[in-house]
Amino acid sequence: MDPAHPGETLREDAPPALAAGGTGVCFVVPTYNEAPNVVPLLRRLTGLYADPDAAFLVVDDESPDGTGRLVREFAATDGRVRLLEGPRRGFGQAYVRGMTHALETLGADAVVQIDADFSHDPADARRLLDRLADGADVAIGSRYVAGGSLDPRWSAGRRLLSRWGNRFARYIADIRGVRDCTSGFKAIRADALGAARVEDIRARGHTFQIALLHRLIHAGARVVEEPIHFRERERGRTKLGARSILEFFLAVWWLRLTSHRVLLKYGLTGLVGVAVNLGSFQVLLGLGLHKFLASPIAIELSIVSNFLMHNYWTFAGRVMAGRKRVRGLKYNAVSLATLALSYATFVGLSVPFPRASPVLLQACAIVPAVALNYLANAYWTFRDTAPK
Ligand SMILES: Nc1nc2c(ncn2[C@@H]2O[C@H](COP(=O)(O)OP(=O)(O)OP(=O)(O)O)[C@@H](O)[C@H]2O)c(=O)[nH]1
Ligand SMILES: [Mg+2]
Repeated sequence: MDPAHPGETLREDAPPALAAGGTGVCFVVPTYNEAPNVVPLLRRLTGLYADPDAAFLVVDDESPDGTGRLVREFAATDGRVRLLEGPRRGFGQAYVRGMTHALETLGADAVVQIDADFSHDPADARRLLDRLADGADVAIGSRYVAGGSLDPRWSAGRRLLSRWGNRFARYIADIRGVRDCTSGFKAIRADALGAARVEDIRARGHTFQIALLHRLIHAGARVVEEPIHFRERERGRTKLGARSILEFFLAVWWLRLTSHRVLLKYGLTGLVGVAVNLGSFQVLLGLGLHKFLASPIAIELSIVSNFLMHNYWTFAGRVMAGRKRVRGLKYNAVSLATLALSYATFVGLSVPFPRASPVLLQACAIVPAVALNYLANAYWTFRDTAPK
């Protein structure tokens, strides 16, 4: 535990430290109609980070106010400044283009994302880079940790949106431990960014920050937060619109769903199992078998189909300790318990409801078995033993 930053841990197997001071750092600045801000920002950034290896990449979406032209003129005075231009597809996609360019074309060691409107103080980037040098993969400029603050000029509505948007994203998208998950001011180590596959992010608006953080964390990045003061923009107009807000609240749910892929696959495997169980039960009854004999055979058939799907699909990506034979034995034990529970439920229901449809009772008997089966298999038989 880092005593200066309670709640954050840095693992001992930290990668080699990044040189402090910004060597190989690429600042990525998305702009749309930032003509009043872009030159003062570039002047400040290039002045603060004098290292010849640093790069300053402006990603402009063909701003009608001439932002691109101003950047080109400035780039003529400092070769470290670059401009990427393209049609408008939102700042999320501007970041995707900019970060991919920083990694693949410029070969940056680290990327700093920063807004063009001086909401983020360029001088604070130094502290973020220092945290990378200390071994973090991601350092977030955070408004919501001790010492961080918001401009008092922010309206009550904007504060509420930011605070609750953050809480919502943290819990629903399962970004545990991060206080400011919508911050657009971060330093990120290039290898962590590569592992997160930033190029696959589809978000256009503020969801980009959540999607990126989600991917970084799931790829194993060490994330720390550094307090910042967030200033209201002085010049130019906001681009935060209703579309971006709506995208944000919908996309967070999508992240939740896809991050629980195992549960999703388990559910689909279960549905196939139910079809095998009830289908074979009906066939066996049709062949003239007694229901008390047809029931366990149908359950067994579904257990076999579930095992095959779990082994080759649901849990195929897991790193599992121990031998396959032991896993097979465990699976059999779980299956036996599942079969016993399911059959007991079927018989238990058949006694008080002798006239009920046997297929309906067989279906009811699946319910408690599914819960037992999932818990036992996910946390015992196919337990993931890869280091977290
Ligand atoms: N390339 C590109 N940049 C954009 C686009 N929309 C916003 N930006 C830039 O992304 C950064 C953040 O956008 P802002 O409009 O400041 O959003 P915000 O910080 O949530 O809102 P305000 O500070 O109130 O304006 C700024 O540098 C913008 O110029 C876009 O569609 N394309
Ligand atoms: Mg802004």
